[in-house]
Amino acid sequence: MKALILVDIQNDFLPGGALAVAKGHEIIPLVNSLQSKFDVVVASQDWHPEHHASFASNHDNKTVFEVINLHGQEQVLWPNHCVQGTAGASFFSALNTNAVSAIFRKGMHKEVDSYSAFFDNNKTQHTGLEAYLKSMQVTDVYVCGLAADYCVYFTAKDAQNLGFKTYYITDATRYISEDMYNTAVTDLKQLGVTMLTSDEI
Ligand code: VGL
Ligand code: ZN
Repeated sequence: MKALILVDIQNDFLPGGALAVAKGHEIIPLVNSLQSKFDVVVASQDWHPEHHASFASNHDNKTVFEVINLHGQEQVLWPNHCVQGTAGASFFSALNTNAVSAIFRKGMHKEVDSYSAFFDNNKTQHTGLEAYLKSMQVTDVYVCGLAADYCVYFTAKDAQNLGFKTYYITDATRYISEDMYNTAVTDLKQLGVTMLTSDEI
């Protein structure tokens, strides 16, 4: 079975949002039309408490995009984004979610960030996505959404490491930082993730 994971296609990651990914809206028509080609479609949703430790505003004398040490791990400090229950945390209105059978929320623990749709950044808390996909006999996982160099990257990496045959749809994602994106692509290729474009599906 083949699954498509829609990663964090939420208002705050689209132009006009709190942590806008440049040209993020360009992926929407593609993401909508791709869904009919899959047996299973799931979505992840970044879902932070207001006082989340990944927000620069919750640290003294820190600025957005600065990197700090958070409980022994490097942590990029973000603008406040995807706060639980806010409009910014809602799925983008033009995203078709009719085929989405389950939504996996992440980033609820105040002290731990969670880029991947599978685990938090400490790899301690599972979202339930792995068990769900396995219960549906999914063997192949395709990832798309936002942002290419953070949540889509770490979702693809975990999927591959969990034993799913993993595909990263390069034209159905957009990045925050080009440098981070290039690093991510190199890493994913090395791990054996297949990079492909939507016309190859
Ligand atoms: C994301 C930064 C912080 C993402 C989420 O969805 O890529 N990036 N939280
Ligand atoms: Zn976040």
